[in-house]
Amino acid sequence: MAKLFLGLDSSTQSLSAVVIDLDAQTVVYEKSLNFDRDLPQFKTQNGVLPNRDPLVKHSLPLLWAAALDRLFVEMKQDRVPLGEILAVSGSGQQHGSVYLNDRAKARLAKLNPAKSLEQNLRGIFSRATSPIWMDSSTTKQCAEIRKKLGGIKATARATGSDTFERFTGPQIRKFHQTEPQAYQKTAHIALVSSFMASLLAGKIAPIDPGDGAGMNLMDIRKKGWHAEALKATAPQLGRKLPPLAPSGQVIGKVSPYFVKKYGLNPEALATTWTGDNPASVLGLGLIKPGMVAISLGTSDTFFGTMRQCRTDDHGEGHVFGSPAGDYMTLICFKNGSLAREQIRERYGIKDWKSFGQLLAKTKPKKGGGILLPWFEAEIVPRMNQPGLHRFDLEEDDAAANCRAIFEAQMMSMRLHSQWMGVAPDCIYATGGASNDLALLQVMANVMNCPVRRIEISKSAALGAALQAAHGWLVASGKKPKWETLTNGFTAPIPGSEIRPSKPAVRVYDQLIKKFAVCERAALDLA
Ligand code: XUL
Repeated sequence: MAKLFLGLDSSTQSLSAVVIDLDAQTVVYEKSLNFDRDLPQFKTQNGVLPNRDPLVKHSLPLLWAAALDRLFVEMKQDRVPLGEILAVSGSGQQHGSVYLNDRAKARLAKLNPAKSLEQNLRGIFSRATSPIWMDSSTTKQCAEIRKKLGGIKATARATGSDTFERFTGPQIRKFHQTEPQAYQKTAHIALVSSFMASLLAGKIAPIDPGDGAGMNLMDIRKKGWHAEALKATAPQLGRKLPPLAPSGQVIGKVSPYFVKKYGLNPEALATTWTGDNPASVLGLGLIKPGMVAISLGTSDTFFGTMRQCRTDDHGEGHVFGSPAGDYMTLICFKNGSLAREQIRERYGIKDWKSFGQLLAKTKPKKGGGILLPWFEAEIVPRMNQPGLHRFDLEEDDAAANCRAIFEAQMMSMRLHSQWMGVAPDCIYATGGASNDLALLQVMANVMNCPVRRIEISKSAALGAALQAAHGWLVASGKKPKWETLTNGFTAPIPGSEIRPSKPAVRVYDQLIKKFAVCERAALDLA
């Protein structure tokens, strides 16, 4: 019988499923639900609830739960052999938090298959909405926690990152300060990943070191809760957090809810989930240290595997636990695909193909125009005043603006990733925009490094499916090797390598100096 594993990815805008056949080393099923389109009753825009304050970004845990039901309905309709799946794992958008009251545990243990998850879960939240990674409203709390932990360097060395607005610790502190009674009624705090794992397992699930590192609450070296960080954040926090456990570790059998309602095998295992970026490390096969990927998604991220834990003393980058056991580095840029989309719409460009064609009509230019596309408050560099800044760039020149936005995104990555001290011999490109060759040529030229495309549109969900397989093999007494597991699934597209062009590299080696000056000037203006 085929060995099937299910990986789910609960991201900002969608919930995706990937089913793999481990022995055949193939993906046998993929599906994505889009929150805005497929669950319009929750009224999200790009997966986020509208809010008058541009710094506040929340979503709804009930939406994520409803999406899980809906995805299982679709899998059943699509005749996915749910009864043959051996284990389920998953990944979630990082940092987002879910607040549960003291009814949650009992309710999760007795999910009623005659009702929907949404109906089952009503009344178990001590906070109806969840702050997510796009939220930038906790600058004050970041400063308070950072101060108590001894400054940027000390905070990064203790928890893997300086305090960041989207990180869960500062978000929890804000909740405790602004809604003390609701905080007090909170019995359990979950991440998006551990909340979704709790639904599948029918019990409060542990948090893994991949996602746990995105909270400013975990000791990055010991991979346990950091007592001082907990104290600096909010009272009685230790009691509200679940234990930490390795990514993909078996929690137990899947909840009978999914067995009775959708025909999952009663023996199928539910495992600990992880964050979407750590899962992508697996899904892209970035197992060896020094392997680097750029993911062009809602956020653009630059990440890779690292054997020894080395943190960024300047506090811009992060170190997370890797589900493969080592560490991963990550830098997250908030103005990713939505910023590119804004430019595309602003110039009335009908699709991404035309965007790429327009960009390809222009050439990298010495002393060329610079665009800082901070449509939203930016994470790196830290910038809380959204705004567009143009230097030597005509606003009505559509082609030049298409080039300038992507050049800026890539130059920013190059500039702000220097602390990692990694000179990759190749960058793996993934995410929606990685299909666009014109964009990838700019990437190769700015980074002065060949770029390979990996044809995995759902790298996080694939990583989650591999994590389910790993957890199942370990629980069966085996000692699986990550490299062997990922190899068959993650080969780059043959002939897809894009090499940097020497003259363009020379231009960008100069232009990046101008970019750094412009970025400084724009930051000083704010
Ligand atoms: C990473 C981050 C984002 C989210 C997107 O630190 O905030 O990449 O994980 O889902």
